[in-house]
Amino acid sequence: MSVSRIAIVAPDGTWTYGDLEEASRRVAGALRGETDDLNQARVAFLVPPGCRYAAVQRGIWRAGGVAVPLGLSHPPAELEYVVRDSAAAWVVGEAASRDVLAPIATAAGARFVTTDDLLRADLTVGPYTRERDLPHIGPTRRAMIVYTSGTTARPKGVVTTHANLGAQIAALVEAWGWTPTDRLLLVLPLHHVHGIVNGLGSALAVSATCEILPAFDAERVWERLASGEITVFTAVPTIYRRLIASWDAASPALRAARSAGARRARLMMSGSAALPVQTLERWREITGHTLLERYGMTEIGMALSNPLHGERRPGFVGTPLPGVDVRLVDESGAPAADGVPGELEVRGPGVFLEYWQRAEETRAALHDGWFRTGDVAVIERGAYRLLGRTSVDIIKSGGFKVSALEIEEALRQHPAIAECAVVGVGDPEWGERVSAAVELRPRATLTLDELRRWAQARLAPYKVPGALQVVPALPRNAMGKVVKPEVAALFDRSGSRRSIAGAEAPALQGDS
Ligand code: MCA
Ligand code: AMP
Repeated sequence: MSVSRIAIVAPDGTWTYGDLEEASRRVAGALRGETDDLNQARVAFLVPPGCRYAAVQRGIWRAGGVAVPLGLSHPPAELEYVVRDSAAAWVVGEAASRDVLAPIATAAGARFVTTDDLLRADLTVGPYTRERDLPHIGPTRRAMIVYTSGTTARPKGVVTTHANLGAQIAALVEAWGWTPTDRLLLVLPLHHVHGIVNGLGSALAVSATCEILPAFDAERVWERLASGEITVFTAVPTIYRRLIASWDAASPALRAARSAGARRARLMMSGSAALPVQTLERWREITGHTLLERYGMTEIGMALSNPLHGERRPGFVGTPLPGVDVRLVDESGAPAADGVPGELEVRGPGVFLEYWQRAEETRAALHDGWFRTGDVAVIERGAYRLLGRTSVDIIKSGGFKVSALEIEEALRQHPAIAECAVVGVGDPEWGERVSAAVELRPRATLTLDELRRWAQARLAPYKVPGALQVVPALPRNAMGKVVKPEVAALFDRSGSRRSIAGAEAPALQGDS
């Protein structure tokens, strides 16, 4: 790798690979301090996507620590949960977030340090950290904890080792043909795997250039695609929908320039949620690209992908990536018969190590090396098609996974709410919209605006309900259990089920 190659172009600067190497070495030296090795101590960090994010992430790794990325949009309550749950030793943040992060760090028994302090540490206090002073990092060590919502009330920390991350990235480099001449346009948040592994991690692994926007902005993305300089783009369906709307609203001359520039990219991908066939088709009309849809999960990285070369089938997520074993099993855990839907299980070197300090959940999710994804799929003419999930309590909104149980637990704290049920309701913009049905306490009232304002202080923005129904009584079965499909029907008067990739989803196990 040439140290003079451009690694990152971002709002906080343009750095070469040499710059990144030096900055991450300084971060490592400062975090390590007097100790030889952080020995897998957790370092939580809240740094906007950019050069400094990459320096902190890599600096944590080089010092022997475990990187715990925090969500930029998260309110203090969510940040504190992650800092506490991961038992972080350090919290790293920009000086501007000191007022939020320093008290959280103190309350959790961690030390707060600014990115500025880490980056200038060697320059001002020395001694200069040399490569040979840094610890050797073996592949089986823990590297990262990404928090993911699931079927437990609070998010779980997904622990991946250096070997896991290496395997996840190697599979993508091989399957998607990453090369040093690539230039990725990255617009995704960097507290989730899509941005961290498929985006930044893959680009840096091959010494390509990663161009980072501060946040998703349709006009700005089109400007960069129109330049014809971008070779790889990856996003969630909601983003493609917004880009299509922006293209439709542009003048004929601008449309032509945008389409011509985008055609020069070599690869455009979609994932994290089902890509509606109409979105795929419209994007093809506009840019000439048939989006490469793939399937993955925080616990495994990517598992299935449509081909780089060859037919990309709309509504399908393709075949297993290199080194990844995938199978479908029935409710008893036995392999499903040919052509019969089953739960997807995934095995391979990219599969995570454990849920952080949750031995029971880890045992329940992993058996004989196979990870139970909770997603239901079928194989048709040699490719996988996703049908839905085994749990109604997992919702995907704009590519973010959210747990109905977590939101219900938070909403039950609201003084006006006696009982509630949260469901995902099919939505053209978000894929699914977080929707809450509530029974109120006597004489209480509640509007959606009031509920959103209240919830915004407690939950990440994508977990805040976007729809509210106040009901005298939630629909329950004879056992008194809330019947979630009936709750969903309160929002979707047609009563139709959530659809995946434009098709009606069949009934799923546990869907009541
Ligand atoms: C923002 N809002 C949302 C969401 N995002 N509400 C529901 N769902 C969301 N996903 C809220 C905002 O807080 C705001 O609320 C209102 O919606 C409109 O905000 P806007 O500015 O228009 O949205 P945005 O900030 O531009 O965000 C839209 C987005 C974003 C760019 C699509 O949601 C996003 O970056 N999604 C990508 C998520 C992702 O990377 N997932 C990968 C997970 P208010 O109006 O009240 O202020 S990893 C994964 O899934 C696996 C491994 C995989 O397979 O990839
Ligand atoms: P997360 O837990 O945030 O990593 O999200 C992983 C989940 O996103 C998977 O379990 C799937 O339910 C969903 N997902 C990822 N890619 C796709 C896709 N291409 N189509 C449908 N769902 C997807």
